[in-house]
Amino acid sequence: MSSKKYNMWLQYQPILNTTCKKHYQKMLTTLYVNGNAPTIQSAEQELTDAIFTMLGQRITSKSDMDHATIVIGNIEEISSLLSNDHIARLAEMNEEGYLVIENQGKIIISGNSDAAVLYGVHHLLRNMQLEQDLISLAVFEQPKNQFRMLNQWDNLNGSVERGYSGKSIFYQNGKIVKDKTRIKDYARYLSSVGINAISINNVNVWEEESYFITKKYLPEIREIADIFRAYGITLYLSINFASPMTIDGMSTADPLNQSVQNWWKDKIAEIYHYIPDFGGFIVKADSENRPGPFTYNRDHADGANMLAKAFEPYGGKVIWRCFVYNHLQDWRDRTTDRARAAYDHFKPLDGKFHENVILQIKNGPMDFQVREGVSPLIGAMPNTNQMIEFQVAQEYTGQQIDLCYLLPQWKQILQFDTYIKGAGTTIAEIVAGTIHTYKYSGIAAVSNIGDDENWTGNTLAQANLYGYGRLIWNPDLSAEEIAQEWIVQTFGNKKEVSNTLGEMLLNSWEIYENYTAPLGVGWMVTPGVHYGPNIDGYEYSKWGTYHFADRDGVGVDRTKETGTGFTTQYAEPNQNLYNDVSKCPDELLLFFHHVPYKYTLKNSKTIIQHIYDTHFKGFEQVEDLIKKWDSLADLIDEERFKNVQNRLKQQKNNAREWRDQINTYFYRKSGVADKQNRAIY
Ligand code: GCW
Repeated sequence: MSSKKYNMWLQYQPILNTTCKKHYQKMLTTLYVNGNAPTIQSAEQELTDAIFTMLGQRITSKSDMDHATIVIGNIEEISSLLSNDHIARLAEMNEEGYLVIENQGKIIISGNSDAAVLYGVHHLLRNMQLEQDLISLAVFEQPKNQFRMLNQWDNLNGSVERGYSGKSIFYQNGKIVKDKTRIKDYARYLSSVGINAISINNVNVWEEESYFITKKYLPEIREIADIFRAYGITLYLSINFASPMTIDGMSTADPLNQSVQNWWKDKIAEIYHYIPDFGGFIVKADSENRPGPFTYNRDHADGANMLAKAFEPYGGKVIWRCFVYNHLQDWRDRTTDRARAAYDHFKPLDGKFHENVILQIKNGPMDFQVREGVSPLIGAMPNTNQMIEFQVAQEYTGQQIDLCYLLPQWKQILQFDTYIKGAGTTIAEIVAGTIHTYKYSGIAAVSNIGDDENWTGNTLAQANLYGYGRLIWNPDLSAEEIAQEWIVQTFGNKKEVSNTLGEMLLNSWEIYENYTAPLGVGWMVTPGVHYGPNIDGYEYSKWGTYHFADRDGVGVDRTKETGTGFTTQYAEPNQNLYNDVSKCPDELLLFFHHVPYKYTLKNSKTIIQHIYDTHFKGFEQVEDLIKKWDSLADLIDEERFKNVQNRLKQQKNNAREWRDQINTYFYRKSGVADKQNRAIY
């Protein structure tokens, strides 16, 4: 399969700018490759194919580097082409660091590992797609984060939990797919943005998927691991904590039970027999009905450490999710606060986890809402490896129907200063492991792809996948820079497209927020599917996701004096900032406080008027998105144009429904009229 929509940002379209093309054609004629590891082979293949489609010329292989115009490979052999300074700078970088140097017309790409060479090749190809000059190129790059991971929530029956782009590319009708071409292509795309780890099955591990760690499935999973390995990506599996019972009928899965421990030891040995560089497990335990150590009165450290110990001889990791909360809450009970749960469960366990355990913490204390505070657990455990979890899949942010470019949100989270070790203790630094010197740390995210020909349902949702990889490699890139890179590579170098689409992407998160749940309160979505408005849909449910709107006001009191005390989980001055209603930032006001409708925001509007204004505005902004997109009709191929146009139409219906239901709901509750007298039903 190869079409514009399929090729995402690796279009490698013929270069149109003639000066640029001539310059490239002259420079990129002959190639010398040093090394034959699978990743180096992938790099060579990528380079040769891309140059052919971009420049219309086949690059020829040279067996000696002096006569090649491009030299790629391991540093040892090609070091004679580099200066001492180049070599020293490369040596200072981490294992995935690379250099791309132009020296007297020759391009040299090398790195501290085979995967690094592949990243270097992608750097060059990105520059070419962006039509940049290659003369006197001197790039030294290394990733800021050690773990750059994606989690697939794919099930063996071919469905994808929270998938909005068709079915799984990994599984079909209860089997692993035979034709793995698509998996290979996915690996290519991921490596082009520096992803280096992937878990390939849903964290909710159902009955049959429990057997992935047995010989029934391991031979085929090995094939998938081989594919990813060739792109520098390590394979992980999600496991069922109760596997000894499910798979082998044991009577217990108690982590302190000797025979359970032995069972896991043997199991892990067996996995490494198939996949010698297997990454490890990702574990959702004692969370939303999944089994875990609580059943045996053990804690999460007991559970994680049992597995970690069995992994030690092989260098495997246990990625333990912290999405642990009471999902059987009674809405009448105001003392239980889901936002508190992760911190309350895990903070007391700091220092108890083995060094090959990494805690994976969702970015917010609730669940991937359009807006919520940053999880106070991140950084709060100096002696425990941590990584943050984002959701590229747009579960609560428009489900890849509505446009929602998530980079501005992730940027904001990464830039958040926790003050845990004084000013400058940002989330970005914490997860990069520079604050608490974690052994392992980084960033993971739920993927947004499926078997739709364009991978992501909405073509524009490709930008979130691309941007996720780019941002976690280099958190200093701006959301705008990333958007521009993606646009040019995806749709070609056309000013009008860059300007218009850039603006559409960058405003889309704010637009989505404008017409959905206001001021950080979250949810108000249709239960189960999580798309479209249902304001009280979760209000009397067991999930702990309430807004508490009554005739006087709305919002969740999480203060220490009168509320749940969640604010105390933050370090000062954040604690005070959020706890004090007069200081709390507008956009999070209803996340932290219950306030009257006539309460005045910092933007000088009352809550109720703000709700009306943003909801009318959000809808109008969607109409404007449609106009903007339509103005690009002649500049974008019909298939991709229609795909987005169609999604935007659906978005408009959605925004209209949200606008009217929210406005009507709050008008009926409060009895306060809109100052501008617009239509409220
Ligand atoms: O937000 C919830 C989703 C579930 C998901 C869970 C999790 C995989 O609605 O579908 O289950 O989060 O992160 O474990």
